Amino acid sequence: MSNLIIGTCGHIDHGKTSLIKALNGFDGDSTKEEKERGITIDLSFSNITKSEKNIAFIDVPGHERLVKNMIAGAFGFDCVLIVVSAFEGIKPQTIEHLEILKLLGVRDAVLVLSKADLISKEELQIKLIDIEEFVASYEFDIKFTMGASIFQEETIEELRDRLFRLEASSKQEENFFRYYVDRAFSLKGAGTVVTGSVLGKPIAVGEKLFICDLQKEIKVKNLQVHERDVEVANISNRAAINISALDAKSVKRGFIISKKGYLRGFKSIDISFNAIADKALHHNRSYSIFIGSKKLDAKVLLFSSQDSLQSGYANIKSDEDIFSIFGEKIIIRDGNESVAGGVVLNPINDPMKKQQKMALLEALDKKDIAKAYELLTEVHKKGLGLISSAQRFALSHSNALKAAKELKNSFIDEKELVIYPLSTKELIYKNIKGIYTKNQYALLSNSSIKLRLKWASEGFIQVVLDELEKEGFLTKEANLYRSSQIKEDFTSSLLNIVLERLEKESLAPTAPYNIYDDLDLDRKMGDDILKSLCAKKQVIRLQHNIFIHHRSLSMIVDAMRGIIKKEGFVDIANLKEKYDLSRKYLIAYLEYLDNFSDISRDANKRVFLGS
Ligand SMILES: Nc1nc2c(ncn2[C@@H]2O[C@H](COP(=O)(O)OP(=O)(O)OP(=O)(O)O)[C@@H](O)[C@H]2O)c(=O)[nH]1
Ligand SMILES: [Mg+2]
Repeated sequence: MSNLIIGTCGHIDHGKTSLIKALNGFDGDSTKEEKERGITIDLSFSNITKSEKNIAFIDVPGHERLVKNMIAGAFGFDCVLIVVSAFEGIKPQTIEHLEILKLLGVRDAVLVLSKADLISKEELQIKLIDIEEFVASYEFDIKFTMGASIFQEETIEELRDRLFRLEASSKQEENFFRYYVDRAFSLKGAGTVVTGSVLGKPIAVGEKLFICDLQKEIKVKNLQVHERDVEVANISNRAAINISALDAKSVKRGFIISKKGYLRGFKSIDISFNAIADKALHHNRSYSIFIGSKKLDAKVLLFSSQDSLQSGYANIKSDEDIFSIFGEKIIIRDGNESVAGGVVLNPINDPMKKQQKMALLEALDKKDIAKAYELLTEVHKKGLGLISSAQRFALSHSNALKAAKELKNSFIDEKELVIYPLSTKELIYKNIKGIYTKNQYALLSNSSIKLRLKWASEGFIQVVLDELEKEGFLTKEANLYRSSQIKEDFTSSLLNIVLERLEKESLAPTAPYNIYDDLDLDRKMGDDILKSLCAKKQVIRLQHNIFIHHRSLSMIVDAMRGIIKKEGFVDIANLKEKYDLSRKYLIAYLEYLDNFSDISRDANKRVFLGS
């Protein structure tokens, strides 16, 4: 089944809703208020299907106060059905809608002069030419122009036929599923249902999705496309998703649903913009921003010393997180007036100097991804995740990797999909050298170095380790690196170092991982050392992370016995009076007493058996 989303546009009362009804029998003006006032207030959705072709209609209101609802539908159009009354001709909202569609990048159009029954055939011929010329000046690719009337069935039939002959959606398939909610409601017996247009990759029943605005994972319980159950919803499908475990009231129009891990939200994003003729954006002024089906209030900050600009770069600052992607179109309005259209250049807010930011925006504007990577890796010295490329540059992993590979001064970890500037190698080099200079007996593996340099990938660390080995600074044994300067086998001396340390720490021994970190000792190696000390009974393991020297343990056992003798029992309180240790240790020692057959436990007190 091929899919196409056709949305209407045009001035109030020019016959948009009537035309859809004539085409498919669907009455979009269904609410009481819409019926009473005789106008469309909110979006309505319907469709027609013929053989393997499905056309989804989005009908929008024409009222000047309801342009906000029109925009919430228009961002998803593949093609627009421009409805102009043959009787009235072009009117203000015809123009405003055309401007908005142009800014949103909707190119494909069909022009219908409605209410053709109200004028003569000759008049219609003249108007078709005039109005088409006017509409074409907005850079639409007009597929066909015709007159139609809901009272002339043959015109409706012709329109339907010609719509079915249009090509399917040419929306670029994005690299992940993306979907703006345009309605959310609860359905008896089913739970919460949301509707919207699929923008990216398909989704299927049973899949997990992520509501970005709520940072909440949900599951697709059921999927419908135009009231029919389906297993999969594809790009340009109008999909109703029945989601699990969420109250319909908590989901709003404008929320974005995606897959977890793809979209990050930022309160500030950067755009390029073009104002509508005669208008301009003003620096530091509040505007309404329309992005997808979302509307939010935000401040516009211009990247310019001028107070107002016709076109240029701007930063959008909001109190809400904006989950946008590179290239996404936005509409900027001031009250009820559309002012400008923008394109998201930088959906991810990186802290950078203004000059760096300008260079980045210029690169992004030119779609010079290699340059953008170069600038970004300089800011992300500790690694730029290639995963973010889907949001940053609207690129798939493989294309992101391809672009990154063209960079000269960078290291790419293909396994972890991270890219580093080559200068970072110096940083890793210095860090590792530092560890072995400070502690000549350090014995670390790649993964234990990674525990210290959390931001560095194992692949990049390995490059540096190989270099240090080649230079003769480090020697590799199994998977452990030791300083080449130390010739003796110091693994046995490490055993003593650990044992001595535990003896010194007596009743309050440090947890193993902290000891290993202090000694720059690989964790696995450290565990082996403790195991062998335990096997020789030089160290006793009381709990998973309390290892105590055997002499310290005998000493505390004797002391506890002494207390029982004197006071009749030992418990946390009287033990703490003598040994001011943390509860963790006190409890471990008291529990150890339970191993002795002459001692019994009475609630939290330990006493001698038979006393
Ligand atoms: N004579 C004539 N009247 C029509 C035709 N199509 C629609 N109308 C009338 O025009 C009026 C407005 O029609 P709608 O379809 O509600 O117009 P609309 O563009 O959807 O209006 P909004 O959604 O409020 O912007 C209604 O009274 C219709 O009956 C037509 O082909 N011929
Ligand atoms: Mg209508």
